[in-house]
Amino acid sequence: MLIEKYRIQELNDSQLSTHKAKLSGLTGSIANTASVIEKLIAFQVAIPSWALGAGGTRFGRFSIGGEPRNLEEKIEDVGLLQALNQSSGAISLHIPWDIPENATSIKALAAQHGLRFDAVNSNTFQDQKGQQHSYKFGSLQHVDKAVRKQAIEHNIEVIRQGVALGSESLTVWLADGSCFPGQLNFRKAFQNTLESLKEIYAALPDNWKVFVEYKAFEPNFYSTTVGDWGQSLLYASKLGPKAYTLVDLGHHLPNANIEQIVSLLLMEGKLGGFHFNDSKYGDDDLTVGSINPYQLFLIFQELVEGMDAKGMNHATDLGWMIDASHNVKDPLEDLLQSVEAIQLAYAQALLVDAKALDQARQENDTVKAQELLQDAYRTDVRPLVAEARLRAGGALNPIGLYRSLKVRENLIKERGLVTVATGL
Ligand code: PSV
Ligand code: MN
Ligand code: MN
Repeated sequence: MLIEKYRIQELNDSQLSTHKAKLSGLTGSIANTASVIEKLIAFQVAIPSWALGAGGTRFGRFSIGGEPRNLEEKIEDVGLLQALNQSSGAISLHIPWDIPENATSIKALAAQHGLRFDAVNSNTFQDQKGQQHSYKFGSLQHVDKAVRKQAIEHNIEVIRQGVALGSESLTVWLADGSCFPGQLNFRKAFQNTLESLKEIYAALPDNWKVFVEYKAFEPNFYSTTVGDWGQSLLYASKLGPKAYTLVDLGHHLPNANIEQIVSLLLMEGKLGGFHFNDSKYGDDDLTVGSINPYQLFLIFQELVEGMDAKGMNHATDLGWMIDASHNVKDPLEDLLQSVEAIQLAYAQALLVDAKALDQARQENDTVKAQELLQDAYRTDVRPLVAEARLRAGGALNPIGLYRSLKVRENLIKERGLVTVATGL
């Protein structure tokens, strides 16, 4: 299914006067709206290929129908999101859940939808059919060199596939760790992992980055070999300038101060990018901004401040990706909500008066500092985000248009009611 431009235009036209009225309220009171809108237009968030089907828990998965059955259809789905919001211009693949058999035609299809390939993800947390060695006791950390070699080769193959698609980064998330005290030697597990990562690092093309994603627990419940940002930063520092830490918002122990982690990684030049999602308990992978939007804003406030201090390009210097999927929503609507939540937090962060904040801090004026942040956070920036979409050729109200065009119903007609996308 394709969304034709005139359908977007029609709905936009019918909502235009209400939108403009809301927007002029904001432009009257905020000085930098023009630059906020420009920055929003440039800012693109990559969609994970594994979030396009209805997610699941270990207890069950409830298909909603019309889900993509192959990589081509996944690209088409991201193309639908991009047509609606003009802010989802990239897709992140997970290999071998995605098998780009013919890279040239896959690349061409993505280009037709205005999409590029963001980080490619390797998978050594599941055994694949026909695989010689099992990852039951880890992959890059494994005590057996042959298992490590197999996992290294898989990562190098993922880089090769990514190169063919025009991707420029590899995300490595390892389930490696242990479930019980005594099961492994922490130092040996770290050293093995580091040696393995060095071999993968050596296979990176010059313009590539590797993102080392950390996660506190799950599926291992006693130790995780890349368990927190400290461990990830150690690996990234020992590997070299092409290695960075990737922050998945759901991968921390409860109440972790993620914004502080982000700030320091950025200061060290070792923040690579994000997997955005939200959570109440653990790695819940809920819609971005659905539980704790203030935390998301605080993270963006650190990002804007830290990136500006270093003269970084907000849109291109970090990897912006979503990693969310669950059981009860239409995944495409869910992703539209996630992208919008990210844009809202970003826009609010762009409203913070950095100079005044700096001064309040200098004067130890805690109340003023909090007021400055919360003034920005409590500003309803939805008209700014909608205006950015409008100017970029997207829909003023993406979910409204998605529903009025009956996109899901059409996808079910095309693909059938019983569809199972590959992935978790
Ligand atoms: C692991 O929980 C993770 O966050 C990693 O990014 C994986 O690649 C992804 O989820 C897959 O579901
Ligand atoms: Mn992740
Ligand atoms: Mn996760």
